[in-house]
Amino acid sequence: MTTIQLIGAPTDIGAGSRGASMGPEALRVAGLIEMLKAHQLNVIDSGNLAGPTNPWLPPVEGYRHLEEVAAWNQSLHEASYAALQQGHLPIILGGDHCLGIGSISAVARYCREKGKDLRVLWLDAHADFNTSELTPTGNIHGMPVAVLCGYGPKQLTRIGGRTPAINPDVVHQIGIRSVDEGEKRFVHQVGLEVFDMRYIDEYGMREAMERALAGMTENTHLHVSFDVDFLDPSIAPGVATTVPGGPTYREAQLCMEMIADTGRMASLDIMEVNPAYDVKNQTALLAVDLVDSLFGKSTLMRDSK
Ligand code: B3U
Ligand code: MN
Ligand code: MN
Repeated sequence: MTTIQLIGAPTDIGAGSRGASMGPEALRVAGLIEMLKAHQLNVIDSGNLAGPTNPWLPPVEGYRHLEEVAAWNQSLHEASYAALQQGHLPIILGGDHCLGIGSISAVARYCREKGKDLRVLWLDAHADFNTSELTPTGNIHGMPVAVLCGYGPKQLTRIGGRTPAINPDVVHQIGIRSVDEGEKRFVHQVGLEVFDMRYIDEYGMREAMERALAGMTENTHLHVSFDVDFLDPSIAPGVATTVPGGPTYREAQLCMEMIADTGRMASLDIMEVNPAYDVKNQTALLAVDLVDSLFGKSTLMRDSK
């Protein structure tokens, strides 16, 4: 029986607005644990990590709160790595998306040691591929993919032991529709695989997911990093950085179902849920509904097949 380990990381240290620090509790209140248990999964809620408070200072040399971001990600790295070593499937409850650094560096380290092939699905409105030179904001939640690929300050790129933690070719991004000018050039330069909303409009979510999931084997460890701003703001208002024109409810469901069908997801981030922007916790409830599909909530059609 699979054991899920929930790790809360209640911080908005990498964001440009406050409130994602309330995300872990919003997800629990929305019934995440009960939903997982209904899948006959064993669930351990290890509670929330502790870390520095948010001093709410302006960026320094292109980074806002660099030392605090490093502290949160170091402790998340350790907690995630320990969960993986125990054979658990970690679910990280963010928190802003700078936490992808600690989470994915841990998964990458674990995969290296076990000889597994890592694949990262990055569901987001943003590419999160900024550097201190390219960022318009200094907010580190716009930088985690670049940091993981080795582009960033050593306090962050060294978390997890090996720099870079991952190669750009393991990352497959879905739903992207807001990329800064310099960031765009950098994404092309390193050859990141991006299925943006234009691609989804033209070819559909099914084609995007088939390509993003192609070529996986028994040996693949699939990590899903789900930034809830991936979703269209009309269904998910509870995020600080909404971008219009995201996947609809049906498109998001299909995305999750196709991931579930692979049976290879071995770790998950649920990031950027921000109750300060939400209405009656609807965004956390939607995230739980989608994660239900990610764990294989079957439709009638599939059940009767
Ligand atoms: N690209 C912008 C905005 C942004 C990225 N990720 C989020 N917002 N959540 C930036 O600040 O880097
Ligand atoms: Mn993000
Ligand atoms: Mn985003």
